Amino acid sequence: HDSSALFTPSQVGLAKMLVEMGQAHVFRHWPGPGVDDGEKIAFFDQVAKLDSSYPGGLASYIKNARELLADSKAGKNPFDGFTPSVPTGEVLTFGNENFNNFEEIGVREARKAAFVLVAGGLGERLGYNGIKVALPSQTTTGTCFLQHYIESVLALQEASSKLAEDVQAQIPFVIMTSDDTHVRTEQLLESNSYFGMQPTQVKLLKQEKVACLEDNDARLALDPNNKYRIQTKPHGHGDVHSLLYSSGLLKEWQTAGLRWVLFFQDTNGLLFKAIPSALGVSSARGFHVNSLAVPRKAKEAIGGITKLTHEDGRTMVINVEYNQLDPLLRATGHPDGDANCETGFSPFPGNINQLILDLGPYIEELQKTGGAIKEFVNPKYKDATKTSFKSSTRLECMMQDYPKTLPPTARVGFTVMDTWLAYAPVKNNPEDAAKVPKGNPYHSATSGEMAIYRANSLILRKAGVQVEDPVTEVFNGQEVEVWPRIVWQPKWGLTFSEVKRKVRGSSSVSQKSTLVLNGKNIVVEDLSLDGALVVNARDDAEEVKVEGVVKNKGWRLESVDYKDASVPEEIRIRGFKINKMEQLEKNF
Ligand code: UGB
Repeated sequence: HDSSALFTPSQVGLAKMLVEMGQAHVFRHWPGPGVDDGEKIAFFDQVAKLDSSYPGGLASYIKNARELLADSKAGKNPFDGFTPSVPTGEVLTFGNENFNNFEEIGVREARKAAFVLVAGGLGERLGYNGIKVALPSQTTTGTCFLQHYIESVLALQEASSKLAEDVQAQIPFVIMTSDDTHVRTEQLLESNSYFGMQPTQVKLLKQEKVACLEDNDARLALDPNNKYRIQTKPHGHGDVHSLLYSSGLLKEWQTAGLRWVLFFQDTNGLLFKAIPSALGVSSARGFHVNSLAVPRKAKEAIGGITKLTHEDGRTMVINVEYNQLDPLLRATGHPDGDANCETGFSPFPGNINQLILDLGPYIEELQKTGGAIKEFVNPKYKDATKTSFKSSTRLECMMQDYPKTLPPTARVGFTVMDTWLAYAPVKNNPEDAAKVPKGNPYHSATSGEMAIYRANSLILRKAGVQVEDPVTEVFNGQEVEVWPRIVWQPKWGLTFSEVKRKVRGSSSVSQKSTLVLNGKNIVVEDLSLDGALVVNARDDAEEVKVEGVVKNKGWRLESVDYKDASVPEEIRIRGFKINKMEQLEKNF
């Protein structure tokens, strides 16, 4: 009862809603008027924010939570009635005619695309203190993930506009941040002049956390350190859909004639090698939803793309998260659960969480749902009675669950790529990576960097360069292939046909070599490299030919221990540093 008239009518409304939703306990400890008034108002500010940032408001959140918590307590299987099977999709092989055709279509379409990076996660598994997009994707040039992503979008933008003989497009670039990453992402962009992108092209959308729940009745949990605050936790990357919808950006893009929205994650240095062809597949096949996938090792911590067929005949092609695939298979007549088949891989393609959505059907769907995504809850119960939790829980959602609400007529497909070309995330800290079962990918800073060198080496090989075989080395307890450290800017070679155009004659690169191509008009022709060569060419430089014999001591990888605190964290999580002994550097 607000006799002091301290609160506004909307705050009183929120209080009533909380009481009606069985949350009176949040006020029980409140002293009478005149005590802690500032804290009480701050409490309502927080409640208002929680209310406005969830589709349907806080009351819906509590209602949904009660249902999901009851299902969880009853041990209800979210896949009840569904049988999993292996779906069929488009399988691409790098560099063949089919792949090259899709790449060309994709580049043409790119000027009608918008890119959305979900980067609200802190990466607890990696244990890195900074934001993940600021990490170097590789340490030969030190280019961070965000710079690499932006340069890739800019390169696509230019190539696409040129191919379509159109005015230079400006591809929109959205970054979803959270309270954990927002300020640092903004600072990274501002202190680097947006890595060459127009500041107006970049939009940051911040996701809010959701309220924590302390029991099966979905009673809101108060912050243990502040009884005037509701405890909150992240809701998951699925928030990206409601944020995009409520921002009005989707409508804006539609009016501007855009056709595609591409979603991607914070630390995959290979991704943009797969984007042109995958976008080509979306366009050629008319996919409303296209998920990128790679062959998956059983038990690997990536979801499996699965066809689910319900007893009533409904089917859908959807990601089944890695922790759910094994129990689902066991419950449906596969006693070995999530196991490799004769190919040495799981029969279910691995979801790399890169989605390409057709904007028109996407908007239509969001108009119905407001961007709400099917949620789940994962409480850690104290004991088998499932009556109390070890710590508070909350609802979560994933962006790849978007197709779950789509009608059966929706065209949902997927595209499988070679892993070496498309997927090398940086998620695991050195200790956990070293414990990954042999043969499964480490998903560490070490493997993420090595994968970039391998992919570039294999692409150059395919283009006709003799690239020497890798050697095996161990860094931070992980056995990795070390290929020559070949790095180029996206504008040098975004697609395979572009790389082929810029590689002529007969060239060779030895294993100990480093080759850095900064610039777009660089041609590698009859080069024999055994050492380090760095070529910097301005965009207005005429064609720069890199040729002849280059031999020097080069740049060497030297082991460092991840526990050695004298080495910067972004270096020691890799287990090596680069000793730049000798190089030839040329500027044009
Ligand atoms: N993210 C957010 O932006 N907000 C959040 O609240 C949470 C995350 P993780 P995980 O392809 O590699 C996903 O933590 O658990 C961002 C897929 O669900 O790396 O490994 C975050 O910043 C799984 O199916 O996700 O699992 C990051 O960019 C599998 O495909 C992204 O969301 C796997 O990724 C992913 O966050 C994969």
